[in-house]
This record gives sequence, C-alpha cells and structure tokens, in this order.
Amino acid sequence: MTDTAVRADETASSPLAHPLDPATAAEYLAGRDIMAAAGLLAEPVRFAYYGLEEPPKDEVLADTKATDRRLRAFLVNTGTGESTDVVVSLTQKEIVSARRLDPGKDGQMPILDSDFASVDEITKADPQWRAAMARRGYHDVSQIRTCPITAGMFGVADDDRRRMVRVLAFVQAREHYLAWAHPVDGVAAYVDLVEKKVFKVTDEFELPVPAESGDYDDEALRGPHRTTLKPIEITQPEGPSFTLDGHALRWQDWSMRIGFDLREGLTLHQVGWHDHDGGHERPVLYRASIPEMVVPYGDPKFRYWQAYFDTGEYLVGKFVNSLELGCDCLGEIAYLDATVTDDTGQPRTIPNAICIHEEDFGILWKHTDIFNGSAQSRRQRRLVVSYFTTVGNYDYGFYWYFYLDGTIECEIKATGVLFTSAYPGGGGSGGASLPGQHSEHPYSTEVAPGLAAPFHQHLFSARLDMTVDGLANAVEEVDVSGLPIGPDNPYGNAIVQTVTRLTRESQAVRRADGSRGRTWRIVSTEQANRFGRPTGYTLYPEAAPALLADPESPLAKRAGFAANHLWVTRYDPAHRWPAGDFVNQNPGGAGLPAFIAGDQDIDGADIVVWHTFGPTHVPRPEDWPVMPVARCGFVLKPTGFFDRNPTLDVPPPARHCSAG
Ligand SMILES: [Cu+2]
Repeated sequence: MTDTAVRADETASSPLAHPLDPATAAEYLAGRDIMAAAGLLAEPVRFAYYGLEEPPKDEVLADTKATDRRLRAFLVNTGTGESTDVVVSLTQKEIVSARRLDPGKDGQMPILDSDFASVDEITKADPQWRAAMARRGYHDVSQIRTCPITAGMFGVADDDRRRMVRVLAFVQAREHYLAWAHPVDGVAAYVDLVEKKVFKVTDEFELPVPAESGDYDDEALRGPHRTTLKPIEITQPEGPSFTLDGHALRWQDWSMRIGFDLREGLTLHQVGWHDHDGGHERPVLYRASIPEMVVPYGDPKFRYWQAYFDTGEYLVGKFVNSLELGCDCLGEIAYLDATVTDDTGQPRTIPNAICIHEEDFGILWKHTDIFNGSAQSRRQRRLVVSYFTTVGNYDYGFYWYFYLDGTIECEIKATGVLFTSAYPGGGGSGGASLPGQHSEHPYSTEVAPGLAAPFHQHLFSARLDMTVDGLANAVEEVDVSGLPIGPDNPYGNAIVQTVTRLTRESQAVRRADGSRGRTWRIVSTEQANRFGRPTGYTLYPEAAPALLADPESPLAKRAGFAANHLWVTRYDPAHRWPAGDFVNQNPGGAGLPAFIAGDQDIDGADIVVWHTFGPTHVPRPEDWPVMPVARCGFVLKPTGFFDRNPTLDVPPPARHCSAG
C-alpha cells in the first residue's frame, strides 16, 4: 500500500476530547501503522471497513478519561479472499484481536470500492457475457454500465463459498444519458471477486431495451425551467440558538454528541434534556443510529436475488455527500466534516458531511379562549441533524429532529432514481394491460414506455439505546380499543388502553398494529413524575408492512430483524448490527434473532430498543425519472416524562402577536 502525505506522528498528539468522538485521520493512520507492523497489511490486503470501536457504555459513563481508544478493521485479501476482523488499541499500541472469518458460516466482508471497477473490467472481458450483449445488439460494450449487486445467500451458484457479486447491465449510449432508463433485461453475470472472473452467465429472456431518455437535466425532456417561483430566504439575524463545541451540541434544553461511522453513518450519543428544576441532565438516549437497512425487490424471475443491505454490505457512511449551503440546507447552518477511509485504510475528509440547523416548524400551540378572551399562539421549532448518502441509484437523507416540546423524530428521505427492468408487454402496444388486469406481470409498474420499476421495500432498523432517566428501563406495549356494550358500558362508548409489559426478550418481538393504535412506551423503573407514575418516552411506529418475503425464504433468514417492527434486547456492547456483523453472503440467523437466543430479562434493565420501519414501494410514474422525496420514520414522544407541557415558557414570536 502507498502512504499519503499525512503521517500519524505529525497529528496524533492532540488530546482526545471525548471517547465517543469519531476517529480522526491521525488515529486511522496510527492504527494502520500498528496493523502493518503486525504483518496484517501485506499486499493485496484491503480495508472493507475501518472505524471506531466504541468503549462499552459502563466505561464511558464511569470515567470518560480512562477508556482504551480502539479501532476496528475488516481486512480482506483480494488475492485469496482471506478475511480478518481486527481490533487495535491506539492507547496500548497493540493488536487486541484478529479473528479469521469462516465465510460459509460468518459471511463475507462488505463490498470494496475497488470491486466496482474490477467487476466492470471482469464482466466486459467475458466472452459469454459479451455474446449475450451482442445478441441484443450491443457490440460496443463501452456503452454498457455494469451494476454489481450483492449476491445474497441462496445456496446456488457457489454463493456459499465464493466471494462474489451478481451483475446487471444498463446502456448509456451518450455521455449525459441516464443509464437506469435503459436496462438490458434477462441477463446477469456472476463474478467471483477473488478469482476475478465471470463463472456463470444467466441469460433467460430478451426484451427490448427501453429507448426513452431519462436524462432529467436535458431541456428537451424537462422543458425550460419555470420562472414563477419567487425567492424564499431564511434569515436568523442574531444567529442560530444552538452551540456546537467540538462534537457536543446544545440547543434549548437538549444536549447530545454527534458521531459518524463509515458503516452506519450519523450516530447520536448521550442525548439528554436539561432539567431546570433539578438543575441536572436527564438522559433519554445513550445512543441512536440506523445501523441497517435492506432493500428487497419483489421480482421472482432471474433477479430473485436482488436485495441490498445498504449498510452492512455497501456501507452507507462511505458514500456520504458533501452538502452545499443554499442547495441542501437553508438558513444558519453549522457543518461537521466526516473522516472516512478508503480501501487502503487511508483517511479522507468529507467537508460539510453533517448539517446542523434549526427550523421554524409552524404552530407549537395555539388557543383562543371563549371564556377568558385569551388568544395566544406559539411557534414550534426543531433542531435538525442530518446527512445525505448516495448508494447506487438511490439517495437517502437521514434526519433527526429535536423539538421544543421534548419530541424526537427520525425521518428518512428517499430520493434518486428507481431501479429498473424492462416491462414485459409494455410500450403501449399490444401487450399493455387494462386497468385491474396485471396478472401477466404483477411485480412492477411501467414508469416509461417499456420500462418497469419492480416493487420493493426499504426496511430500516433503528437502534435506540434508551436511557430514560437512567439505565433501568422497561417497555410496555400500549393498544387502544373500544369496549363492547355491557353492564359497565351500556351505550358502547368506552375507550380503554391495554398495557402489556414486555418482560423478556422473546416476548418483545412485536409487530405494529395500526387498527389498535399500537405504541411502545419505554419507562424508567426508577424515576416517577408528580403523579407517582414512571417517566417515559413512547415510540410511535408508522405501522407499514414489515418484511414481505416468505418467512421460509433465504432472504428472511438473513433479514430476520426486518420481519418484526420491534425488538428489545438487554444491552450488550457486541450487539451493534441487527443483521449481524458480516452481512454480505451471510447464511442467515445473525443479528437480532441470535441476540435474543438467551431470552434475557428486560424489565428494569439496561435495554436497547430496535425498530424496523420503512415503505413498501410500489413505484408511480411520478417517481420517474428522478423521484420526489418519499419520507418514512418514527417519533419518540415524552409520555409523563414532564409534569405538564414543557413549552409554556416559550414567548410569543414577535411584537405584533398577542401576548395574551
Ligand atoms: Cu423505492
């Protein structure tokens, strides 16, 4: 490997601010030097992942200065496929552990940056694949864009023993053409990344490559830019109301630390609320992140294997965007840079990766009283912490919102370009279906003539390490229902809550239920409010479908987390990834299903709440050629955490508004 101009010994001397701060460029280089000295980085070993190995929670809470600073690296020898999971101590300057993976049992390391380039070369050099392209009229493969897709684990085509990807093809005939508009359907190359060869080509059917341009930046397609939008300017003449000190963020009563990881992207730490009466910080969340997402496609034909774990297989943090003021974020913005690493473990700084700002959010509360004549309005505001990442065709924005009234919200914005295939019988000629008659090709929407977008899901997993007023928490499932007419309910109008305490891990594997308004309340088992009831925060799910793949399917075994909306586990520092540490070609069963195997007590314990959410995406013509943002997420609301509305002290917004 080559060295860069930045040397570890030049910059490693700066004192560590906090054990949860992201690893610095100097630390990555120092860790790399330790691994090199231990002989772990012989050519052609590459880094599939490199990041901070956070200290266990009890160490951080006990003494932030005493923790051992560690990094974790996933190393893969691209010549042999040998994969090693390494933990290195920067404090002790030594290798803590180096475990060799058994890929058939453990799974494979994530996709490397260099895999994208090598897959393109390997595929285009293969005679059988070239013949398949030539038969479809593509003799010049320089026009073809190859899309390497993680293989999954189906027990076919050696996917249980080869480090491999499956490759779909798209045509980009001119420089600005949108390749996704022109899929070459029916053919896929299976590429062995170690042997560096195509070992199988599936060639099942031929359909015309859709011809209509998807170049949304071409005036011929979009028309001239409209001229009717007047400017909107956000100004905060006195600056924002938050302060950022290193990675510590404060806004109104909220405080938290901001982190960033190559694999899971933005992480939030030690989220708390400043209690004015008690004069102390009330913890709410020790850590919050979205450590996995899976996007399974529902076309059962030759592309049945199409399902990306964007986080565990591709590493969403690696593709973080550098944000632009005025384009991506409006107003008084504070940015944090992110330090990511490449295949060789070399650090690279992404400027303006994390955006922090506050937003007006309409009415906070309002009342015109018919008796006392008081007429008052207050404005809601939220603190926004966000980043955007581009993973192949899709772009995802991860947004965390903190509101004046103690509400926390996570919102994911999905945009970018649909993944496409050819539409059988499409193109408005002959085979087009009548409304309600889609039995021939029921798995996709025609979004342009002859162009299909298969139905799919975007299923995210939120890891919410809850600390509502301390470590001792419990979870209650709360349903609402009406009661039947009876002696106590003669007119049938009764409404009741049914509260079920989830006391063991096996009991806390739950699905949302919109018909019951189901929520999950995380309560302190030590602190009470003025009514003597436990303080709490309630998780409001969206109640969209969980994983639709058959429970017996190979995908369901690998995406076990996604089969349910709620899991609750006893805190274990090793339980970071809901689909397991090594997701790529994992045979299944790793992650949450394994975490709960011990069926531990979760009532009054240090617990982690895991929440699956996200849309089942039936694409619309309006999603093409570039998709307006689709939102999904969840809300955490204080529930008896405060003794009353905590925003009575918010002043009226301006002089011309009534102060009552
Ligand atoms: Cu989608």
